[in-house]
Amino acid sequence: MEKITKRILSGVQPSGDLHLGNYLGAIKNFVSLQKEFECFFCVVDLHAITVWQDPKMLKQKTREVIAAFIASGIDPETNTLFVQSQVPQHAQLTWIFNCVARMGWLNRMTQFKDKAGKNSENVSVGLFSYPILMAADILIYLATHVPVGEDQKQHLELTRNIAQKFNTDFKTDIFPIPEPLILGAATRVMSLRDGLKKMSKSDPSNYSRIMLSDTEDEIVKKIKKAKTDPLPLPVNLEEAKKRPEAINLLTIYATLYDEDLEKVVADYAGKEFSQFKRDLGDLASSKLSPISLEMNRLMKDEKYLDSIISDGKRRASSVAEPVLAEIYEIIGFYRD
Ligand code: AQP
Repeated sequence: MEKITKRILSGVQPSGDLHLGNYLGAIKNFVSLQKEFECFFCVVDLHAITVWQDPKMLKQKTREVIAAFIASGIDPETNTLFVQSQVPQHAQLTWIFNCVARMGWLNRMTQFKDKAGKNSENVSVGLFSYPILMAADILIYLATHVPVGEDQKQHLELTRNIAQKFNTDFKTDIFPIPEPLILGAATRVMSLRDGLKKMSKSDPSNYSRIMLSDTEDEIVKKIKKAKTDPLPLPVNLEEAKKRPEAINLLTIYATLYDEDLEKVVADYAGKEFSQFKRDLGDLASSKLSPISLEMNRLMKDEKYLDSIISDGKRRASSVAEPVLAEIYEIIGFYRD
């Protein structure tokens, strides 16, 4: 099999409304990575069902993620945009990896502990084994690089362990050991209501996140209401790092503006939050509203989105099928 050197796989769950964290921590980076890498971007619906998803909404949310990719500037011609459940090799390889990964490795995953909390006896088995499916997502395409937010670093480490163990157990070098790409300052965008909590789709407060579907007015209002401490803006980066709400807003500003964080901190040093929030509101709405408008336009064109998904399935399958066939061969499965 030909050696791949620059291939990326990443995914976004269709589990709710996409927010600024998904955009700055993932999608915006995908846009710049497409220039340098061969990219596979998928809507990870198999991951989404690790917690309950309303069947009436799932298809709509799936199309919405594809629309967000395209509206943000990912070219569907040069990149493969697809839906995970349409390529069964992800699930097939997951079973094999279930038999490679060790219980001890999974028991160490902190995201499971955070998500399951005190309810760990009652959550789905899928939520526990989710990182194994993620390993299969990446390795079925022999991806060499994976853009990850802070929260996914540990899962990528597990993927690397699985690839390494498979290669060693079966004396092969089929799997690359994928490298993490942690890009930009906003690897972890925090809630607008609590600078110590990740901005997430499942937070019950709408004011905790800016959604890609928010109007300009909503964006400005949410930023105006964002929690801050009573002091003026920090005078340097060191001070900013000790003030979670301040560093979060400053980081959002710097990332949206493609500016160095230290420079933004210096520009606003000692100023009042009211002025900074006005500037941030204007910046965020000017950057996000074209995406939101384009997403809305694309969402009305179901036929177009479905054609992208269908083309993505064809392209993704043409890579995944021969890789799985070779894995079956290596394992020694009977084949006719
Ligand atoms: N707050 C965030 N800051 C930076 N990056 C983030 N990502 C998510 N939240 C933030 C990144 O977005 C990509 C897609 O995420 P996902 O859809 O797979 O799910 P998630 O990480 O579980 O996102 P949520 O919104 O936090 O969902 P819930 O509330 O369901 O848990 C990933 O690359 C992720 O790192």
